[in-house]
Amino acid sequence: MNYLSRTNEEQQLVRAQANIPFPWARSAIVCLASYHSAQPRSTDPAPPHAGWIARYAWSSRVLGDGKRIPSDYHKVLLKRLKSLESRLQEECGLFESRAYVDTGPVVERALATAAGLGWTGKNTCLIHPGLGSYVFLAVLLTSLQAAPGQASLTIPDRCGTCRRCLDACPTNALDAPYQMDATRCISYLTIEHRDAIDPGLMEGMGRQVFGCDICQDVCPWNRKAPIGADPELEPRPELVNPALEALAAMDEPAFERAFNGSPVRRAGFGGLRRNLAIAMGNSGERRFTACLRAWAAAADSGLRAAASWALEKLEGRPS
Ligand code: B12
Ligand code: SF4
Ligand code: SF4
Repeated sequence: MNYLSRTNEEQQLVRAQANIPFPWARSAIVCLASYHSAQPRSTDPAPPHAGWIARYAWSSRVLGDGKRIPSDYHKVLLKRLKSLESRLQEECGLFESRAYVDTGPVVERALATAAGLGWTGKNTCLIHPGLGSYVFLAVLLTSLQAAPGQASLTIPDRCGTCRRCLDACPTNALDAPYQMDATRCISYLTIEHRDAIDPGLMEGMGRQVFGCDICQDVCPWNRKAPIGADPELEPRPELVNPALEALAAMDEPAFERAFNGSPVRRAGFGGLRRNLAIAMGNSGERRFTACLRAWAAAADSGLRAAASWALEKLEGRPS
């Protein structure tokens, strides 16, 4: 994630202000879409052989012929921002603009907070007072000058004395309220981090094989949140509490069939296997040892290290 600290020729942090990368930017339209669903939470009791894929990555939509296919919020929301952009061009004439969902040099939560969509919680997520934090953010930067508003848009911080997210984070990634050490976050480790994972963090990773929902699943603001009903972001039932052996049985073509068009693809086939090996080690289930022995001899060094660690944990001795 080195791109977060990218500077320009004047040594300015590119992401510090939207008008550094885009000098024409005068306003930002910030949208959010709920992906909350009625399915269980990662913190609810689950069978010992079940892994966890983050809720945001369950998304899918049903085609006209009834077939369900994976969907990815980046594409779903970008398409909607583009149509908003065209409608604004019709209303206001031509202007400069740039639409981003996740990937651009903008700090979306900071813009969402400024736009009055919520507050940044102690778990560092944007929390909407009505919809909770299971929301995606999408930003349209424009050269349009917004009329100065009269009322303050700021939504006050409603975390109060609560610190459930800090207490629940199993890798201590939330090292202080509102502050994250991303290199300890399971979301970073399982999705973005390539190669071997620090063995000191493996036990804390528990059964999370892609992303992590723990600090949001314990948040009281998500208890009250209504279920999202977005037809392009419907959960895929098979990704809720998935059996570790079913995911481990996938070869690369099967992985592509299951996750092409889904956010899970970002972890890569090798990355998902590495994460599965760690979850197997944490499961306490000795039935995984045969699979782990094969993986402990794999060419991929990240998978090898994870499988050796897991075997040692299950068998109580070095493999
Ligand atoms: C890098 C990144 C990550 C990293 C680091 C997360 C982090 N907390 O920074 C990792 C991989 C760990 C991650 C994890 C997740 N992410 Co993420 N991630 C991003 C990304 C691409 C950039 C965030 C960033 O810049 N972080 C680094 C710095 C800037 O953060 P910070 O130091 O905490 O900065 C805060 C303050 O210092 C202040 N600030 C900083 N600069 C400035 C500048 C100004 C002018 C102001 C006023 C304030 C300000 O505001 C910042 C936001 O609170 C954004 C998309 C985007 N382009 O913004 C999505 C995003 C934040 N992620 C998202 C999601 C869904 C997740 C996960 C839930 C996925 C999952 N289930 O596994 C987890 C949540 C983990 C958590 N507890 O936050 C959503 C969050 C939605 C929400 N409700 O907040 C976003 C917005 C993507 C999207 N388009 O919807 N993510
Ligand atoms: S996403 Fe998981 S690992 Fe990351 S801060 Fe939240 S609880 Fe901790
Ligand atoms: S769990 Fe508590 S402290 Fe953490 S974000 Fe939610 S309300 Fe705030």
